[in-house]
Amino acid sequence: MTAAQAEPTIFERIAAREIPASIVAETARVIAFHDIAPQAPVHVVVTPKAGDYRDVVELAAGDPDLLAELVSVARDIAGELADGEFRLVFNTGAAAGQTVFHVHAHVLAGGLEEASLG
Ligand code: DGP
Repeated sequence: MTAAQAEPTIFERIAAREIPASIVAETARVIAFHDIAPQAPVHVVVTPKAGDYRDVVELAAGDPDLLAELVSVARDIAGELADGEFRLVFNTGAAAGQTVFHVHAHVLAGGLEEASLG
């Protein structure tokens, strides 16, 4: 939760086990769970447990080691749930589709050959 936020985000509440989720990986600082509205055969959200950063730009500037840990957890999940190859998406800002303002990566994997970005 940032100073500007009066309430914890949904992802902080998942990390605190206040809201159920299908958790697939966890470290001391990171938690990963299946997205509630999957956009690919494998669609996992990877996010810090603590809520200090709204988006990946803030996280990269403030705690690059934690960003690297998100990527490492994403790689492990793609290896466990798919063939190890994956797309990593950080929606950054409402106009880019971000709806939860607690930094998170979308790990998308499995059968993405036809899903180009263009
Ligand atoms: P974004 O649009 O990048 O902020 O991604 C937010 C994602 O979070 C979106 O794909 C749906 C997912 N989501 C929202 N609420 C919940 C929830 O309560 N549980 C789970 N598992 N996922 C959620």
